[in-house]
Amino acid sequence: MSKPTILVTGAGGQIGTVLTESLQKRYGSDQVIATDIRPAASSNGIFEQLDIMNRDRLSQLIKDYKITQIYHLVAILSAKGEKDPLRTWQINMDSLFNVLEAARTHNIDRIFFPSSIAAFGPNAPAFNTPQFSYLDPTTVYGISKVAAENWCNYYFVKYGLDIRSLRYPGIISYQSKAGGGTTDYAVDIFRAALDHGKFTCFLKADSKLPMIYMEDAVRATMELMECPSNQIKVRTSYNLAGLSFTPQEIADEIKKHLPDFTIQYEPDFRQAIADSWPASIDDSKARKDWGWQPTFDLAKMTEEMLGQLRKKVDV
Ligand code: AKB
Repeated sequence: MSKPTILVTGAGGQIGTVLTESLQKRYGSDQVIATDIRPAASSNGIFEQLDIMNRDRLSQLIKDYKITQIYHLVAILSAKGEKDPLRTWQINMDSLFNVLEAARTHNIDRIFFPSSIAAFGPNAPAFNTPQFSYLDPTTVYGISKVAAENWCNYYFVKYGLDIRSLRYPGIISYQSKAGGGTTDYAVDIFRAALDHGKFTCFLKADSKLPMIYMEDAVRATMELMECPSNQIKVRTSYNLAGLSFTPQEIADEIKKHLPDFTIQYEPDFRQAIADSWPASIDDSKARKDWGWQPTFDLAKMTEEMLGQLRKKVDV
């Protein structure tokens, strides 16, 4: 395959910030068009301001830059989504339809769409949740992901659009902040530990959730997108696992580096969301079909997060 020309939506978000940089490194800065509703935070590479709800502007950018691939990352996440369910549904679904229709009419080669462990609900097995499981999410974010997964499959079957998707666990990163999610505590805890030596967690001590370190999440995304089409057997979305831990377990791991660190628990409305999600994920299908293999466990991730955040503070 020749070098793709890529448009990324939501490039200023938690995943977008890091994925865009990795795509620039892999394919060249002039091959990646970062877009976001907000102006660019950094001036690296090509940036275009884009409200993804504006179909005409999206089409124009695809034409202007001769785009061949789209990574559509815009979404309102689980916790924020509950504050305004109808707006969340509208943004998450309409933005997807804008991308799917633009991709269909402009013959885009490949699309990436991020789904989430939020697609699962209370009736899916909580441990090692299988690829093909009951999908009865309790959040509007999760409902939009299930619907979106099915629409992606529909466009693949009906129009032959090559769409690929991953059900991301909570993503842990030092480069970019998380925002609006239920797994965000696992990002915020590191900065709080370094800055204040203490952290108040909005989930209970024993709330186990699937997570993944950003480096693994980005690599999974790029490996999936580079995989020959005939190897992709799941056109809704692949289960993806990194590691699973509780707030207590991550706090204990941080204490190995910062012995005076303390954590207290004040569960809020996000506890009910976490309780409806899996504790761990079976990603054997991703491993079998395109060779997925995570590399970060809790100890390695914690060491890396603290080391990288310390460097950021020191700069
Ligand atoms: C969230 O917490 O909403 C997200 C997700 C798991 O999709 N991080």
